[in-house]
Amino acid sequence: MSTTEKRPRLWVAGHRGLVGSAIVRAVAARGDRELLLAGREVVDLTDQAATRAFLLREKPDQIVLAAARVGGIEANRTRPVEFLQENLAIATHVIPAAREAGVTRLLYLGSSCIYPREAPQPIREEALLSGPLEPTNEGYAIAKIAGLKLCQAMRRQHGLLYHAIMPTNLYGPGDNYHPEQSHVIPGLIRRIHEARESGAPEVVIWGTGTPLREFLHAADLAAACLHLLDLADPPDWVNAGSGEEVSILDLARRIAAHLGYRGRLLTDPSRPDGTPRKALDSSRLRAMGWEPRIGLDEGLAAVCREYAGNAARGPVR
Ligand code: GFB
Repeated sequence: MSTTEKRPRLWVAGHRGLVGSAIVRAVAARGDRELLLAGREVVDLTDQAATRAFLLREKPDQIVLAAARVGGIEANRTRPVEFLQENLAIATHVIPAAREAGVTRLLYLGSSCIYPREAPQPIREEALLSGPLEPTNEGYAIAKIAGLKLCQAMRRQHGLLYHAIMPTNLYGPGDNYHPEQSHVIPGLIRRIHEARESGAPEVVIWGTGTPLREFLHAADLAAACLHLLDLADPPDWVNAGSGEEVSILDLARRIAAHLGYRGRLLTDPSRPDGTPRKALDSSRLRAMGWEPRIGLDEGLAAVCREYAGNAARGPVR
């Protein structure tokens, strides 16, 4: 970009979340876009009129739509109404208003749970809508499929470059460490750290410990998002995974090792496992020049250090 060329103004919707904050850091490091940030106190994306007014006023050139109600298996299972309704509202409020406001480029954040529970592994993009979804997160998945399809329809009908990325399970700095509502990595870090601090002889892992999950660091996803935004003709949606799969029990052992916990790890099969496996085939995105850089053990070591440091300064919310 020449020095006289104006930098595109990018609105990162959801900039305080795990994904949004990683994208903000990546954009700031590159310096090739002007950032527009607006938290819930500025615009509530579940309020259609407020969202439209915000976009018509601010008129960003580009949007990364990372704002969402997110949570782990227990949050999804017990609050399907909010997961479906709020995520559907965010997509149907932001995407059409973006068109009205003249936004030329929009990247929508989805999730690997959009694919059928029994999809052939590793899951290719073509598996979308080929079978029933995993029941524990059906509400979230339906909303994310609707968002993806709305982007695709905008592109088809109006010629706008609105497209999507479907990441595998994510982790990274600034995650949500709520004991019941969080995803597995922050949930286990919290429980295992607390067990080490209190000298508890054992920690219980939800489910059988046998499900396989693929984890991607949020910084690698942020790089993938910016990579896609720079492509002239990106696919309507594309998978983003690390290719590094582990069982939940193996994950717990690794976290215990990083935190220096030597107690026993027990499983609790009375709690749901969710989908047995959801490995993404990310060859399409890799063929376009992106690759993940942070290995699982390196990433886990960093988030365990971050959590332990924060906990040493006071109770983690
Ligand atoms: O991360 P997680 O909640 O997401 O759970 P999902 C992954 C696996 O870890 C499940 C097990 O088999 C859980 O039973 N697990 C073990 C735990 N201990 C814990 C714990 O302390 N906390 C949590 N949370 N899990 C989510 C979806 O599914 O994945 C969302 O609900 C979203 O919609 C996200 O798509 C990426 O992989 O099961």
